[in-house]
Amino acid sequence: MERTKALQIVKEALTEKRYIHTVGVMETAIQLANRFGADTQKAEIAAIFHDYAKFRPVEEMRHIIITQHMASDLVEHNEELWHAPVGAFLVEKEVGVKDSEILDAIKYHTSGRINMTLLDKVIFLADYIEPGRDFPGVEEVRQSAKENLDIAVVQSLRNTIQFLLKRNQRIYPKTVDAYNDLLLKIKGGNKG
Ligand code: DGI
Ligand code: FE
Ligand code: FE
Repeated sequence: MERTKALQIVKEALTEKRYIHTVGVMETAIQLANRFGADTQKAEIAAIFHDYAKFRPVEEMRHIIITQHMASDLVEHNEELWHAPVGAFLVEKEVGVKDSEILDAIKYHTSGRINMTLLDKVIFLADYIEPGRDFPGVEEVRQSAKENLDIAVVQSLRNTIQFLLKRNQRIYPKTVDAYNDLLLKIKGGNKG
C-alpha cells in the first residue's frame, strides 16, 4: 500500500496528537530498518498502522479479544495492551493488510514477545523513541539505538517494567518473556 493512502486511513482513525506520534514512529522505523537491515516497506506500513485501534471503545476491544480467541490472559491485564492485538486484527479486516510479519509487528508492539523478529523490534523501538517521546530514560535508549537494536529494546522493556512496578501495576507475561529472552541473547548464556 502507498504511504499517502495508508496515512490518510489512519488519520481518520486517530486524534491529531496520535497522528503526529504515528508519523514520528514511521520516520523512526524507516531509519531503524535501514540501520539494522529490516524491510523498510514493511516497517513503514507496520508503523503507520501500529496504533490503528488506539481509540476503539474498550468494550469493542474486549468483544474482539474474546470472539477472535486471542490470548485469554489479555483480558486480565491492562487495557492499554489491547489496542495492539485488536489493531492487528482490524488492520487485516478493515484495511486489507495480509502480510503476517506486518500484522505480528502491530500485534506485539506494546507487549513484546519471546523471539521478537527484526521487524517486531524495529516497530517496538520506534514507538518508544520517536521524536515526540520525552519520558525518563528515552535519551539513553535513543543513543543505544544508534548501535545495538537488542540492547535498545531491552532498555525500553526494562524502563516499561520499572514504570509499571512503581505504579503497582500488573506486568503482562509476554513483556517479561521478551525481556528475559533478549537479555539472555545479549549476555550469551545463563549468567542470571
Ligand atoms: O500506544 P502507545 O501509547 O504509543 O504506546 P504502547 O503501545 O507502547 O502502550 C501504551 C502503554 O501500555 C505503555 O506506556 C505501558 C502500558 N502497559 C500496561 N501494561 C503493560 C504495558 N506495557 C507493556 N509493555 N507491558 C505491560 O504489561
Ligand atoms: Fe500503541
Ligand atoms: Fe504508538
